[in-house]
Parts: sequence; C-alpha cells; structure tokens
Amino acid sequence: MDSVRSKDIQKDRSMDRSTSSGEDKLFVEHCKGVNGLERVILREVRGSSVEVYLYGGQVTSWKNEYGEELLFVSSKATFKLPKAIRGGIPICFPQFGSHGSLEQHGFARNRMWSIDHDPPPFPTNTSNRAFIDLILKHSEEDAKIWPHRYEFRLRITLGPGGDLMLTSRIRNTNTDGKSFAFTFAYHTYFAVSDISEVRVEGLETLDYLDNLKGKERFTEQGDAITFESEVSVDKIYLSTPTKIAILDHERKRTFVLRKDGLPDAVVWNPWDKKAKAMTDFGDDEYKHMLCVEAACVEKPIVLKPGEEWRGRQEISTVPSSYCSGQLDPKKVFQSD
Ligand code: TA6
Repeated sequence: MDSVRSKDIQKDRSMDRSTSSGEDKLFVEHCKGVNGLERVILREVRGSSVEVYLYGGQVTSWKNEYGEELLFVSSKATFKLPKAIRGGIPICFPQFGSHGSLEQHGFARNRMWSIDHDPPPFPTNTSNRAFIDLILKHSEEDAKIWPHRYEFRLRITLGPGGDLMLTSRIRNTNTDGKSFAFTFAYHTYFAVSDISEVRVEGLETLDYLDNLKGKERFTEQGDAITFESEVSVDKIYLSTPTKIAILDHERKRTFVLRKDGLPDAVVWNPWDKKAKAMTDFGDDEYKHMLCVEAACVEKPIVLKPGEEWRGRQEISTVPSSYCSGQLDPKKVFQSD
C-alpha cells in the first residue's frame, strides 16, 4: 500500500505561513508528493501525522503516534488529474454519488484546491497548531456544469490526541439572487485488518436507501452491521446518530466517528466483483477497507446568497476488544 505513497517524493520541503516561527514548521509542512503534486503534512508532538493533497483537498494519510496508518489508499490509486485519488477522504461536493445530473460524487475531488491564507475567524477557538485551511471557489469550467458562485473553505486539523477533524464551510456567493442546493459526503476509507472481522455500531434499526437495489428504502435489523455475507454493501443510512463506531476486532481498535451538520451516513464495501471492475483498486483490497461516510444526501442543503453551511467530521480511535466488553457501544455513545 505504501508503494504509491512513497514513490516520487521530492526532497523539496518548503516553509508554511511565511510568518511562522520555527516551531510552527514542526506542525505544518509543505512539500511535493506523488507526481510532484502539492501536499501538506500536519504533525503532532506525540507523533501522529496527516497528509493532505491540494488535488481534491484530500486527506491521503492519517497515522497514529505509533506511525500506524489508519486510512486506506489503494496500491493502484492514481495521483493524476482528472481521476480522483482512490482512498483517504475524498470530498463529495456539490453532489453525492449519482444523486443528480453531475458526474459521480460531483467535481470537488477532481479540482486543485488552494491554501486559504486569510480564512474568516474559525467558529471555535482552537489551541490546535497542526491545521491547514484550504479553499475551492467557483470557476468558469465549473459554471458550465453547475452555474453557481460559491466559496468552499475546508479546515483540516490534527488534534494533540491524534484526532482528525474536517470542517467545511460552504458559502453561496451568487450575485444573481439565486439559491443553490447540494448534497455532500466525507467519503472516508478506513483501513481495517479484515472486513469480515469488522462491526459498525450506531446504525441499528435505521432506514437506509440501498444503492444496489435502485435506492429502494429498507429498515436495518437490530444488531450491529457486519460483513460476513460475501456481498458488496452500498447503503445510505438516514438521520443517524451523531456518533458511529467501527470496531476492528482483530486490531483491537475502534474508530469513533462524530459528525455535525451531516444527518446521513453511507456504508460501502465493493467486495470482490466490483473490486475487480475498478482499475484503480486491487482485487483483494476490499478485505482491508471500509467506507463509512458522514453525509447529507436525503435532504439536499439549500443556501440563499450570502448564506453559509457548516459540516464537520471528527474521527478518533480508542483501543478496544469487543469480546472483553471493553468497548460497550452504549459507553462510546454516552462518552461526551
Ligand atoms: O459512497 C459509496 C459509493 O457511492 C458507491 O456507490 C461506489 O460507487 C463508491 O461510492 C465509489 O465511487 P467512485 O466514484 O469513487 O468509484
């Protein structure tokens, strides 16, 4: 998996925040990545790190303090425009999936984002040092397919404890008085030891749209979601709790996903057939990834000119061993 990530990395490490003190450089570093694409590395004092490509405004690595990779990126991922990078956290905007007339998952993941050197004050005061502000704005190219003026500000923050936060602020800057509507997802690819050993907690008994059955609506059964049935899963859970847990039994690790402003959650694993059909995905890689995506799909967000929407996702890990009952889902969901 690291072959793609370590290939073609040029040793050109430039500074961040021209006014930044020596110390800041420790937290945020600009350098070139695969195929010379601009990337930013965030580091935290205890050793955790995050890698972000300006192409797609996409997180492509999140490592804990032991240097263990927590996100999946395919060994066949292409880091070449206009193809989206297969893995990490692609941003689906202004359309999730095929829910609309645009290309699958919209265009934000296939665009070159910029560093936002002058972001408006951030809603929450943060002592975090390891963060980067990115911005994507409307372009003539996009206006041909989506005739709206917008500003999409994305802050990516690595917390002192190694938590990863993504906060999106999307503003309608239309000057023609027109509102616009969009759907959205943080299409997160979690790295897992063995998909058949993974459980997802927090989506029990919820309604979902099955993308493999013409988006027909069903209700999930009572227990945690598992992946033993040897078939691909592609479900959009509606109006979910703000916290979801992904338990990787073999690794004794639980991912806790907290979300805000994103009512839905998508669960996707392509399994073997779809895996073989994807050119930028290894045939067996479906065994080591699971997408759980904080999303807004069922009810599109509508913004009038001047209005701004905010959608936030925070992911963290807790050591777990489900069998020993250490991780009691009720406790996870009560812990705040
Ligand atoms: O989020 C799940 C999904 O919409 C699936 O339907 C599957 O197509 C996946 O996204 C990957 O989409 P992509 O366009 O990246 O191949």
